[in-house]
Formats: sequence, C-alpha cells, structure tokens
Amino acid sequence: MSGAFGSDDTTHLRLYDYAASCNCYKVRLLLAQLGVSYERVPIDIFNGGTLTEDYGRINPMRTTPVLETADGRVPRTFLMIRLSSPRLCVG
Ligand SMILES: N[C@@H](CCC(=O)N[C@@H](CS)C(=O)NCC(=O)O)C(=O)O
Repeated sequence: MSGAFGSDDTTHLRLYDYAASCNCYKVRLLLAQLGVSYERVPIDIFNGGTLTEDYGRINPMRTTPVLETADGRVPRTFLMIRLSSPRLCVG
C-alpha cells in the first residue's frame, strides 16, 4: 500500500479503538480491506479510557477511533477513509 494516509511509511500504524464502536469498526474494516497491519490499542470509552491525561494528549476531543500514522494522528473516521484513498473520494 503506497501513499495511503499521505505517507509511504505504513510500518507505524496504531489504532486507538473501542471494540463495540461503529466508527471504530469502520476503520478496522478499512484497514482490513487495505491489507495493512497495525497495532490495536483498546480504549474502554465507558470506563474512563478517553478521560486519562495520556489519552487527552493523544486526542483532546477524547473520542475514538484515532489512527496514528508516521505523519501524525487522525482523529476523525471520515478523514481516515478519505486519506486512505484520495483518488476514490471527491469533494
Ligand atoms: N467524529 C468522530 C466521532 C467519534 C466518536 O463519537 N466516538 C465515540 C465512539 S463511536 C466516542 O469516542 N465517544 C466517547 C465518549 O462519548 O465519551 C469520528 O467519526 O471519528
């Protein structure tokens, strides 16, 4: 996968993820379709997982999912999908 998420470096992909979240599921589907491997970091949104100081530094909006790439962190599901395939997305 070359160029996805704005970088040729796909060796550093980390998904901050809550298993039951539909938004997180969309991103897991996306990554599976792209065939890339990634590190999954479970965040329990109903047990204070987004409320820690550490998570606030990762995503000040305190939502999941967050995709960490070599270029930085993407905190919005639609941006992850758009960045993954700019040629398929318009607008
Ligand atoms: N616009 C964000 C929304 C993300 C979002 O709302 N995530 C929910 C889970 S699906 C969340 O983290 N909620 C945390 C909370 O409500 O404390 C996206 O699409 O990624």
